[in-house]
Amino acid sequence: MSQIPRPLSLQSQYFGRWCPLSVRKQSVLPSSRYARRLHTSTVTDDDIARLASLPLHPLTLADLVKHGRPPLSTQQLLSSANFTLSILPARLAHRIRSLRNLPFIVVSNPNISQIHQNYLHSLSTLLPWAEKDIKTLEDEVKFAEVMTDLVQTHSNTISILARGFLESRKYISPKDVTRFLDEHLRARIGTRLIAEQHLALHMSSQPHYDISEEDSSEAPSDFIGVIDTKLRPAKIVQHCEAIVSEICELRYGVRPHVVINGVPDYTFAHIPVHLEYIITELLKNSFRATVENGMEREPIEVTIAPFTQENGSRFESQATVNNSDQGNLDVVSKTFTGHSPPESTLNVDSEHIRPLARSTPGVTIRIRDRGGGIAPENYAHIWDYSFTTFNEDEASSTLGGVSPGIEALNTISGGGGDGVHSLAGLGYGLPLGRAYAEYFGGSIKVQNLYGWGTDVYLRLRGVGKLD
Ligand code: ADP
Ligand code: K
Ligand code: MG
Repeated sequence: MSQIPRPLSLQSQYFGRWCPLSVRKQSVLPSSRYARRLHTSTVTDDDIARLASLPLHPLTLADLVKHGRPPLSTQQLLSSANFTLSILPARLAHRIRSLRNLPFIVVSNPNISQIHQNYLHSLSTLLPWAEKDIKTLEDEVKFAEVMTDLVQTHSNTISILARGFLESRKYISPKDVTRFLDEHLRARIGTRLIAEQHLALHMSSQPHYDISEEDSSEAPSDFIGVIDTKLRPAKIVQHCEAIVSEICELRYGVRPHVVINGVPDYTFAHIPVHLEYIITELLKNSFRATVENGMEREPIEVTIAPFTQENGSRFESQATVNNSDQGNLDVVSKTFTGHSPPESTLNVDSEHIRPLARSTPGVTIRIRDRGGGIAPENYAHIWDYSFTTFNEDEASSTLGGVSPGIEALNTISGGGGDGVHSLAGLGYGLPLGRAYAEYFGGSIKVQNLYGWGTDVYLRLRGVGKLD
């Protein structure tokens, strides 16, 4: 990590008043190459209290496409920037408050405090913008640099948090860790998405934006920012299979093969990096179980099963956007609310689904392996962050060995999939995969046939009709 000086204002504020000595000594710095030239403002406790008391904007998929299809006009790009700016400071402040509510000894851990510091840094880069409108393209370019810095600063969060909570496990129960991480990582998905969406719209609106850099099989017009309106799940499965096969072969010397059936040509509108994260994690689990069960000659079967109707729906409302300028953009989306679900462990900062009323088309992807299933004593814990049956030495080396190359990979993938080089060990695959699936109203369900194998049902709803 490069040693970029922290803004002085933050250093004195944060290190002087709030942090324990052990943390004051270390220098943990945002790695972005933009950090040096960004304007920053001192973040005071009052700023955090004020911003954290604001309600969270209920983010919808409609929000992500409401600025139109790229290339955007200047007006549309500025409106996307201002919308992004209107949402992010409160979100960051909510995260900072939630980190500060952890037991003091936990937040004093160098890794956890690095995350806290990353949030303070990002908030300090946003505050100079907070009171003004982004009115010119020149300002928009600077704001895009702030967004790049935000995305890069938080790109390696998962492995840092995992290490921090592993080192703090004497001081906080697994249940409390899962409660914190479920809320924190779900919020992070949304924050990243908002920043990356604006960045993607910014990029595709640049005059020199090079169409030839796009995957030639996918015309750029299929994308609205980070949303691929013609996403083909089978293609993502093949892509992830190639990655997981390599890791598996390195680890075990063998690789099971994947058979895709159902409707491989099916396409829908979704966010490719989210799907990549989930499928990679599910395939890693299936590959590992299959090999460890000595069944590598048996294929892992992936079935692509589209659905058009919600069966036995518990979903009851929807948001629809019509944008006649953009060819009747009809977006069915999930809405997030700022209040907590009655029986949930999540608190007021949580993002959760306000269910949908009308059925939204989507797809169920079943991943079926002959990996022997999950032992009954483990089954109750598979959704806990950091629960793993992977060999412990290897689990800690998974954390120890996050190389700069992997960090770069995470930045590119954008999904928060640190530890991608290892087949297992963090124990974050299932719970974080489920957080991604649920973010836009999907789900992951595990059907366990102990002694034989596992079926995982990943259900994803499309964004809706976008053209
Ligand atoms: P990790 O893979 O890092 O252990 P996960 O959250 O992905 O963490 O999975 C948690 C545990 O659930 C695994 O360690 C394994 O014991 C069990 N598991 C998950 N998927 C499967 C599968 N397809 N077959 C057998 N066991 C599985
Ligand atoms: K787990
Ligand atoms: Mg896993």
